[in-house]
Amino acid sequence: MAKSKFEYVRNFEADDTCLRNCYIVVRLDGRNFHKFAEQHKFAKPNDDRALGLMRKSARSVMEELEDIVIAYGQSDEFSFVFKRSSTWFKRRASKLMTHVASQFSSSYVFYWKEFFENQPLLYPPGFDGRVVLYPSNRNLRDYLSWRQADCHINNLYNTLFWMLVQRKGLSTTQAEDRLKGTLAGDKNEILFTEFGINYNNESAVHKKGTTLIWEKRDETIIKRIKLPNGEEKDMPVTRSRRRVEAYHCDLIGEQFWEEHPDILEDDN
Ligand code: DGT
Ligand code: MG
Ligand code: MG
Ligand code: MG
Ligand code: MG
Repeated sequence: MAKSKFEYVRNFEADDTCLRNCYIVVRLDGRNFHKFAEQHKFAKPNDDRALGLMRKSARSVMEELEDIVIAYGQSDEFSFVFKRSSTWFKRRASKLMTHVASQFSSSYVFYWKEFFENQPLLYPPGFDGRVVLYPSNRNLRDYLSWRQADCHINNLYNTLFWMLVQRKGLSTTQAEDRLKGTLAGDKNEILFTEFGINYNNESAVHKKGTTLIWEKRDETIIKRIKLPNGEEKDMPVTRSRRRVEAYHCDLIGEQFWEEHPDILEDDN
């Protein structure tokens, strides 16, 4: 086939193939969500409509794109983990990242009304994306643990911060000063003694974030079946279906990984 003299410009494209055998993580983060949350009157510190919309958009990413084995989200961010052996889009980082970011962003806008019935979307939100490769199961687990630890640290801080502001009437500067230098134990103590709140009893979605994984579930439907004698009969038929399930559980310890041994591939 004849090539045009312009064809050579193709060679200017950079090769961004992700290293083989590595998990490919795409992390998205809402652009300037400090402002977005203010303008759309997000509840403080956690808005369940916003978290529900993030979860729904992440579910759409998992269902529409191939090879994502686990996703983890909190606040305005979501991480998507492609299986190590994925060959989707020849492992090209820019393709994977932009597909995740655009599918997520369009879903966020598409499903907005389902979660924010009385709050119009005032302008189009955006999400940045990055790609990080992890060569071992330990590294990948540590990555997810890092994001979950971040969720915990921020949520403990924010829960107490907004209690001091909303219940005690402190200014935001006074609340910041009050919290300066406090450790996790101190914050738990203040929450308990001054507000009667046992942090352990706070909601799991806020403390632990959201984990999405694929699970097989047996599903029984009633099917009309033709018998040899020509009669028809309603019969239950069970088939196994894969669907995305959401968890708000600990990812740092062993239990989750022992209960879901199919998420990670062997290290060799
Ligand atoms: P960036 O990511 O550098 O473009 O800037 P931001 O402003 O998105 O900063 P980031 O991602 O570090 O922090 C997330 C912001 O989103 C933070 O200011 C709090 C806000 N946000 C996220 N979820 C909620 C929520 O449920 N309620 C409220 N009130 N704010 C939230
Ligand atoms: Mg930031
Ligand atoms: Mg952000
Ligand atoms: Mg963020
Ligand atoms: Mg095309």
